[in-house]
Amino acid sequence: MSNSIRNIIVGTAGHIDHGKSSLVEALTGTHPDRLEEEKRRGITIDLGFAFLEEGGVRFGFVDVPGHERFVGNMLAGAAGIDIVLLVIAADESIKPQTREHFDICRLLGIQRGVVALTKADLVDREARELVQMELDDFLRGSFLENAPVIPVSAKTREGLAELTQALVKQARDVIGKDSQRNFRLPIDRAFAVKGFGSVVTGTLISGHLSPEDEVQLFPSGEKLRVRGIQSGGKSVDRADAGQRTAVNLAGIGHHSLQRGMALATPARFRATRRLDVKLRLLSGVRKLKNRAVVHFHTGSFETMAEVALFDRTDLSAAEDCFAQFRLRQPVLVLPGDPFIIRQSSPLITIGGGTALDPLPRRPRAREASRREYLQAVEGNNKPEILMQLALRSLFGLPQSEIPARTGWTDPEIQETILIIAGAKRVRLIAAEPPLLFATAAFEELLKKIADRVDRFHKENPLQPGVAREDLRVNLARRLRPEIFRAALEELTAQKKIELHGELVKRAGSQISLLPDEAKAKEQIEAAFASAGLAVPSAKEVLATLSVEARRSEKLLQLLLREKALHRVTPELIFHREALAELRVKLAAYKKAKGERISIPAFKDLTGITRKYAIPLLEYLDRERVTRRQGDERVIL
Ligand SMILES: Nc1nc2c(ncn2[C@@H]2O[C@H](COP(=O)(O)OP(=O)(O)O)[C@@H](O)[C@H]2O)c(=O)[nH]1
Ligand SMILES: [Mg+2]
Repeated sequence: MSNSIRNIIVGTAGHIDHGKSSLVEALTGTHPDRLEEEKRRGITIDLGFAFLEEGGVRFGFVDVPGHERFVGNMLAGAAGIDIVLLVIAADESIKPQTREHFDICRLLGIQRGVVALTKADLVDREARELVQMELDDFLRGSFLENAPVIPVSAKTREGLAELTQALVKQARDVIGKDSQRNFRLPIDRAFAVKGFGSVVTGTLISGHLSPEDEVQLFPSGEKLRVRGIQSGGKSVDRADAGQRTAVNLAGIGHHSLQRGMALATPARFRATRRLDVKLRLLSGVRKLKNRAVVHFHTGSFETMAEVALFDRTDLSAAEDCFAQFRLRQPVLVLPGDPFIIRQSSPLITIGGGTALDPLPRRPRAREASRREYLQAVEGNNKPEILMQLALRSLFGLPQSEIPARTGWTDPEIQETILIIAGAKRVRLIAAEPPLLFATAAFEELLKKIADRVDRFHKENPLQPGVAREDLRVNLARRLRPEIFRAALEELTAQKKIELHGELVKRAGSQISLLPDEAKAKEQIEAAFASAGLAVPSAKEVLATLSVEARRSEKLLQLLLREKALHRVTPELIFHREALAELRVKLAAYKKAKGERISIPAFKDLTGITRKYAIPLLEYLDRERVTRRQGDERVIL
């Protein structure tokens, strides 16, 4: 983007017939009313758009309807306004929609504006001064308190140059929208253009967009390709935040597109039906009761919603509190997005505020309090926000989850992770995607694992350790394997545990046998050692012992684990020495008589019956000592 040009959105506001549309036409040369009905009736029903380049600023004008019935349309256009052009007819002064539109601007957090005292040609100096006095009162204490108030006439063109200059001056001080952030465009119109297909328009509220980019449509989540872009009535290679933008989309019919949907950078965000907010009511409105149903507006989107007030039964005029909205329709909304609520009868704006958590969880006993999280978001304290997110993710926070919850860019995410990982408040755990895990929770997990391993040794003195997978599943079924692995590594590094293959044991732990167990173990081993290859069954051996079956079975397992004994088939167990001797004999046979050996020759060599010979040969095949070839074996 060329740095010299600023892209600024100017939105009109004010009562019907006060001259908003005429003023936009006088300033830009474009009459913003587009619809047939608007032209016929001479009133603005829906949003209108016009453009002006002046003093290094590219202005996009959004002209809104003043009629109270069309405040919904006004709200769709008000999203993304940088500068409000508050229009007040000099011959009528302040009227109901002057107030309502102005309230909306304040609730949306619009920071700058210019006041146009229109139809100046209709009144004398005295009347102008009277209106000016009323205005001073009206604007006192608001963001427009010190805004320029300029008498203008669309008819005589009085004041127009001065007004343009005032807009240029304001534009220089606007904190512009950020082209470097994630792309987002709330759709305010969708239609088909012959020969082009589907087109949507909207104010590009952040990021930038070029033809051939992939975008995601919300709430459906469909991924779409951008075929072309127009801004200010011209095809462009790139549109930047702060521009009115028309996007030609491939692969979708215009009937599947409508106001209230949004386009955004793909694969980062999620639409939601619930969101936690800071809500404030305007002064002079009725109390809002917990669970009341209101009209909810954010961006170009509108739906009915039920409000759940935090820790209170109602909210009075001019008060604020944290609240959760449950929306009838899903929407893409990110922390910091402003919203407006209106009541049903009479249909008036009663309040608004800022979205804080678009993917709220139901509170749990062990998670950090929701209030703390919302306060961190409100204060835009990034390390604290991420810390709280990690704390409340009991099974680890996948890094890929962060954009949908925060709206942050990748550099912001990386930077914030570095800060809190550097302060050792979270651990970064290698996984796909990487996981953030609160250090406190990790310490707790380490302690729990060490305790479990200790307990296992106490309860199973004849076993060398606990199987990894048993340990993990017993800790928490949903514990991610990556976190478990990191915990085992950490405990190993701290020399608290030792890992032996799939077994986890307490560092330095040894099996301690009782005297009768030690004796029985020796007897078992001796029985197999003396049997050579003509082994007895395990059952026979164990039956001769003085310890009871449960313990003797464990002792046998111990010998197998120590590899003193080998299980060749479920029934046949051999002593290590006997098998080693067999290998030596086979090697000698190969040297003396060649590499082939038949089953009878094998029986002769070993002096055992077929009952032992066949399983042993199969075992030797598996061990790649021999290979079967027809009825014979090849000694390898
Ligand atoms: N005399 C006079 N009439 C105006 C001026 N601006 C607008 N009007 C008239 O006021 C009426 C309403 O204007 P319009 O721009 O549609 O008002 P909007 O509803 O605020 O958009 C129209 O009949 C205009 O011709 C002006 O500066 N001087
Ligand atoms: Mg109008």
